[in-house]
Amino acid sequence: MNIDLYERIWMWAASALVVMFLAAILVPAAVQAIHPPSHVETLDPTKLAEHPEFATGGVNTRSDGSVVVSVAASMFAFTPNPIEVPANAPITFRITSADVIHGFQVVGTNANAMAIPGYVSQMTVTFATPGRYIIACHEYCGLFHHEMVGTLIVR
Ligand SMILES: [Cu+2]
Repeated sequence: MNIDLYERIWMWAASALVVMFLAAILVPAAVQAIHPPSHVETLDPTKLAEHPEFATGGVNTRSDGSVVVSVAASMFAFTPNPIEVPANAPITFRITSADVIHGFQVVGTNANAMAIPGYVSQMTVTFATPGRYIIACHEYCGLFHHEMVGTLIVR
């Protein structure tokens, strides 16, 4: 079969791109264990009200100055709300859902995770700029999804 030289060059270039893109996904996943911030820890979403961490939710400061925020999302609110955290400190969000899949996005930052019933999503973010941030549910979760908004206060 005769393939034109330019056609052959483009075929190799396209193949090289595919290999590069796959490597960009697979190498960090295998070498650095980078993965989406969920499906690591499980819990029973029907017993969230009795869960020692998520029943009350809240902001806990560790002795090293880092902060852990436990958030339970449910139709159509985040608990706790508002969330108050310090600036320039590593904030670890631990997020779960009591009912359906919700989203947890701190608008204007790179803090973004899914709130999935039965799983704990965890991410660590540092906010450099004090202010009020909107927490938006970015996953359609029901009739009042558009009203599912929280507030993050960085002081
Ligand atoms: Cu929603």
